[in-house]
Amino acid sequence: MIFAARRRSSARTIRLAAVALTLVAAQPARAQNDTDDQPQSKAAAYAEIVRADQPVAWWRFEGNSADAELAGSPWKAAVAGSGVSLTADGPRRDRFPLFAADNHAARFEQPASLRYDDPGAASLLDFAAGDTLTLEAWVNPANISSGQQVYLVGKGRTGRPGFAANNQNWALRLYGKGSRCHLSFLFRDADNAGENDWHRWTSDAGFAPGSGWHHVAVVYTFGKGDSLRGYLDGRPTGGTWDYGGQSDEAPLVDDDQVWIGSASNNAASNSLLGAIDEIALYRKALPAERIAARWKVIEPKAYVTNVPVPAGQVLVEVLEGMPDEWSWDFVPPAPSERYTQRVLAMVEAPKKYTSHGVIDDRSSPFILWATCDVELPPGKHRLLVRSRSAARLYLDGRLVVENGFPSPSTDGHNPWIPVESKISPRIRPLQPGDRENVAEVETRGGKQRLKLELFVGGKKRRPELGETSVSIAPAGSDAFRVIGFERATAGSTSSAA
Ligand SMILES: [Ca+2]
Ligand SMILES: [Ca+2]
Ligand SMILES: [Ca+2]
Repeated sequence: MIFAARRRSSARTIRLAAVALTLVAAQPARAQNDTDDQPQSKAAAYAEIVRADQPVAWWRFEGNSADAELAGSPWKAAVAGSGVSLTADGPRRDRFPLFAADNHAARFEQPASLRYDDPGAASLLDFAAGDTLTLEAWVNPANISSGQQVYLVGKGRTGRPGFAANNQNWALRLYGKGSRCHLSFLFRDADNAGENDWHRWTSDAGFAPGSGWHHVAVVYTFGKGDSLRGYLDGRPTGGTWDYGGQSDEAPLVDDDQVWIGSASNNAASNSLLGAIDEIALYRKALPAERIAARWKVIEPKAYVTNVPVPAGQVLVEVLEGMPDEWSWDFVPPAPSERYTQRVLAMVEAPKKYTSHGVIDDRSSPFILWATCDVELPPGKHRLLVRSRSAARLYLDGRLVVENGFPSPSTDGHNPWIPVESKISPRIRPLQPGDRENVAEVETRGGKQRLKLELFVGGKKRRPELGETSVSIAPAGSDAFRVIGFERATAGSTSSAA
């Protein structure tokens, strides 16, 4: 019986998929959401941009090598630490069209550094008062802790014997603030005595670790404290100086090494975990438009449900792979799976299987979209949404009820919440960990579309649904009934096209 039902439903799925394809084909071709205005024919258009700007030091991480260029000549790594993969995926053409399809990057799997010798006094790597630098890098950090200062590239402050402590000529770093990465520029002034001889700038703009590749850059003229310019993903960002503050003082200059990925003897708190590519150092200020030219990205198109919603059923779509943030601010990807069910309620999502039939983890977080067309009598109704994490209910595309994200606190000091519903004592109590909200809506009568968006898991929370439901009651009543369809039809599952 079940087998027969599945066969029936897969036939239906095929028919739905065919309809969807026809609809797609009938639509006029839409302009590609692509900031790149000329197709790239060359393998490494990005490298041509960098070369034209004449970097003094340049790290490309191609050919399974940490070797760099200094003033156009090969510059061998003095130390290429273990724990660094030199064949990791870099930013690539499918999303970043200036890059080659097989671009590689360095990925730091544990605290480690790639180290390069300074040729000596007054070298191209030494920046003194009056010297201008631009530092840039592509970075894809796996994670960052709040308060952490992670080195992308810096000169000095290595902890090596024979050099003054804190001898930071310059450094481009990421600073963990909240759960985001901000740009951090740091230098030590030549006094090198107290806390006030550190000069540190932090950007206002930030990005989430694990959200893919980002481009970061800073421009600074030493001796001119107001000259700092920061850029994230090609756009300027403001920022603030702290410690010794903005300063016209000269930096400390010596012959210590340039390190990538860490500082201070590979201190864990200073170590990058994640990937980095296309680091470049210039002895001039790159103008804003040159920085902007580096950020060409093909933004993914936002998915909208593109298959019919079957009459008398709830279509559920599973969306995976969004950033691990408690936020609705992401571009919805195409669903990894679709299935139908009878009610606008659920206690768990179906398991995911690999092609070998083994149970697989879904991404965390993932999103469920549950859509159905219902006949609501005209008039005023109460709509009640219960969910474990955040949820949004739309009626004909209009947001009508919303449950927010949980408190990020996991220390057990959350307020004690009795098992009861604040909506009504006469309905099933709200289960521990679940949240609920109700709203009164006026309906026009006839068929209307309800769409529930459910946020599941994320931030190391278990991907639980609690007792998720959408219920309706007449205005002024608490006679809530879960929305669904009475005549049972076999549920079906299918992979999304
Ligand atoms: Ca590369
Ligand atoms: Ca000073
Ligand atoms: Ca030097």
